[in-house]
Amino acid sequence: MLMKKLLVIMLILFIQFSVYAKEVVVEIYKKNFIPAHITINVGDTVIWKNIEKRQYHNVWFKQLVKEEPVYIFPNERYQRSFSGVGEFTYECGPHPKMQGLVTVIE
Ligand SMILES: [Cu+2]
Repeated sequence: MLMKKLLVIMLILFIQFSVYAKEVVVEIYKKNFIPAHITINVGDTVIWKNIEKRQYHNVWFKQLVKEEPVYIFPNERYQRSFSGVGEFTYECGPHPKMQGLVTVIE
């Protein structure tokens, strides 16, 4: 009986988590992050998809990560979730003029 109750509680928590934690897609095309500014909630995941024909890029949160991340080649993706509120700017390592911003709210 207790196991059953526990399972039900876990299921409810799982459903709630899946409802509230979103995935937001940012496309990388023609050396732009589209959209360049997104606002998400704590716990959400951002997925960057490189939809270029040939060009590789990366997503570098310099305030969070010291080393330059790996390149994302066409048809590849990179994802990151955000566990705290804040304004997180990022850029592309090979193309510093490519810039984006993730605003994380509660
Ligand atoms: Cu780039």
